[in-house]
Amino acid sequence: MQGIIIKSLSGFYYIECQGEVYQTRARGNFRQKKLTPLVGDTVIFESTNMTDGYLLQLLPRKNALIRPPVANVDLGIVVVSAVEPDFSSNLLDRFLVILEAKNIQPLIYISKIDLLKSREEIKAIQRVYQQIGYPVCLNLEELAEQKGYFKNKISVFIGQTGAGKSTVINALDSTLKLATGEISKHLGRGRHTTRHVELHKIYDGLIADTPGFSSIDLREISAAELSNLFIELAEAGRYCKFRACMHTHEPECAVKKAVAKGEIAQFRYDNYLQLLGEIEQRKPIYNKRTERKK
Ligand SMILES: Nc1nc2c(ncn2[C@@H]2O[C@H](COP(=O)(O)OP(=O)(O)OP(=O)(O)O)[C@@H](O)[C@H]2O)c(=O)[nH]1
Ligand SMILES: [Mg+2]
Ligand SMILES: [Zn+2]
Repeated sequence: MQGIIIKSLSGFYYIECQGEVYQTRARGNFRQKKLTPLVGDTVIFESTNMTDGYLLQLLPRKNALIRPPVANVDLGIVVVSAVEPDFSSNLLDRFLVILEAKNIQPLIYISKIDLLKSREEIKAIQRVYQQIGYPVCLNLEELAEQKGYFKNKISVFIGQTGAGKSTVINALDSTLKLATGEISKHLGRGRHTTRHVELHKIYDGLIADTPGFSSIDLREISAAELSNLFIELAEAGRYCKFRACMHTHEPECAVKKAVAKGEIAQFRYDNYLQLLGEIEQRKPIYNKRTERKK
């Protein structure tokens, strides 16, 4: 049989197949290949009843995120809060870079705007990202308007802990009742409310709630690749004098010109420079290996 892993918990893989969910354990040669089955994986499994099946084979993936661990993601909804914690374009851009690198279509959801005194600033931010080409929703109604995006896709909600991912998903499907911030405090658990990735059937697609995280791993991204992941920089960069222009110190840089003219938002360019600095400063991984050989 063939199905999709919708949950992985305590050594069990829960596989959805034609409306039923089968509980299985892994028993395949992907273990030798050091492949870990992920939520979102399409798999071959066998099962004579609902609780004692075997996961036998992973079918090829189109992509996989490491944090959160999900495979075959089509759409990534980045949830960032306007307040509590305060809006950070830097954090948002890190998430966008990760999604662009994996060829995952981004959608931005800014939560908690009901707590803002004035919405002017957040509206200006919305316009910047919309102009780049990203849909930006400031409330549930606007998200519901994007319903069509979810159809027949695997979608993943990502974002900092406490941003409101589980709250939004609960609002999309009132039968879910996922735990959210306040409930977890009540039970005296840790800082993260959501502890595992799980796919839910919503809007004719599969939607994953994921645990929040605050540090974002850019290890897989090279400096040369980064400018392509800020998509409006990549667009303007086609007209730079040098083909390998990094848009920092080079003469006749079309990106810097576009920033000066206000065609590219200064904060996006600043975030680009900051991430570039971080990537350039990290030690190449191969250095460690050569050192060990000596
Ligand atoms: N006022 C307001 N509060 C919100 C909104 N969205 C979420 N919250 C609150 O923010 C807190 C955290 O929400 P969660 O949905 O648990 O956040 P999360 O992103 O799922 O967090 P983790 O599971 O830890 O990653 C809860 O107390 C929510 O009630 C919003 O739009 N407005
Ligand atoms: Mg949550
Ligand atoms: Zn340039």
